Amino acid sequence: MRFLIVLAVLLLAAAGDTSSIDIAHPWARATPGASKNGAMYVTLIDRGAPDRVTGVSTPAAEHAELHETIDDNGIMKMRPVDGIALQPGAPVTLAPGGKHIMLMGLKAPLKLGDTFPVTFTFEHAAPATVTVTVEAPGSGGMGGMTGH
Ligand SMILES: [Cu+2]
Repeated sequence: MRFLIVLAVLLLAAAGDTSSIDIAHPWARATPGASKNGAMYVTLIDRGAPDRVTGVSTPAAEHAELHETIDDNGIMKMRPVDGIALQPGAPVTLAPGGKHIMLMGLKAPLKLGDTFPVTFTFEHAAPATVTVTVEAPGSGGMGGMTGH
């Protein structure tokens, strides 16, 4: 019996190890007027094993998609991607002009100072919900760094 308890504790500890992805500075841009789409950004820091973001959802929008921005012969376009790879020691920053999370079918405009929950799902780590804060429309700028 004692052995089983020890085993259970070890299994829980092992499961915990794979969930060590920090979701830092989740923020969204305020949306102009009655815009139905918005974008949000975040820095993902993998502190465990290699993993992958497989999806995002939020009650603030009908759909949330992972997008990347590509330079198509000088024209910046964005397209959906089916995941974002995460490697330990290599934080991934989603920022304006690069990878982002597209919020489609917003239920209300995103106003400065608003907050809403977003749930990330991963290939290995347990789903994680964080609170996103809405910042000014110009925050971050093209390819903007959020600082260290
Ligand atoms: Cu997009």
